[in-house]
Amino acid sequence: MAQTWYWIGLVAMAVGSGVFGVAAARAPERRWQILWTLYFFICLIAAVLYLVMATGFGSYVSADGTKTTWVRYVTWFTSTPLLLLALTYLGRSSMPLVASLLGANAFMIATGFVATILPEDALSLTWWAISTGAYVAIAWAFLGRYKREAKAALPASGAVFDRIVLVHLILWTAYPVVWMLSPEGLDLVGDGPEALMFTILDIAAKVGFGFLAANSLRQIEQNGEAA
Ligand code: RET
Repeated sequence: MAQTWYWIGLVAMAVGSGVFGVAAARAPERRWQILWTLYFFICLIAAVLYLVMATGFGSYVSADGTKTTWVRYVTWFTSTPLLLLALTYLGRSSMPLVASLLGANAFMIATGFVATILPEDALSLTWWAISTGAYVAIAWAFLGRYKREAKAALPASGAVFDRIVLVHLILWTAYPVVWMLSPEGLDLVGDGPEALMFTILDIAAKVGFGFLAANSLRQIEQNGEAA
């Protein structure tokens, strides 16, 4: 069952990278080139790694029968910084904020990876909590400083940032929850439902969010605030 979802993920990411790639090549203005190029690479990286998973690689089964799909962390480690760059570009974030978000994000994925590969339950849940601490800091920064800076730079577009931050936080918050439900965490759902949930989240957070980001930029333009 998990395999089917990997193929679906591959197709969605391939279509997404195709659409965003063509849009990037045709974009008349620099701001559109930047945005579409970021989402092109976000989807391209995911497409390649979904191909790895769909063809049965990128994971191992430990002695107790638990399957660990480590290649997900390669995708997340590479694509989440690009997602954050796109958001901070839209919100004209300051360099200190960008640095903090990228740093906390790298910390979150690195410690989440440790949580995933550790065999002992108690230890692995402790690393999950450490990783989630970094995620809470990221969420805090988006609700506070990110919105403040974006609204100071683009005062007519406040609603655009309220919406994009809300959708961003709903999607990203679901990741640690799915992890906790999966065999890596409390083992309440199996590998199949885990693959389904992560695939849907990945498609929404990459392809879906790419369109939301584009829609946000369009609204910023309509508000007369595009640089
Ligand atoms: C893990 C487990 C440990 C605790 C936390 C996690 C958070 C992961 C997140 C991933 C986001 C991925 C995206 C991918 C591509 O679109 C590592 C699952 C907090 C937030 C957005």
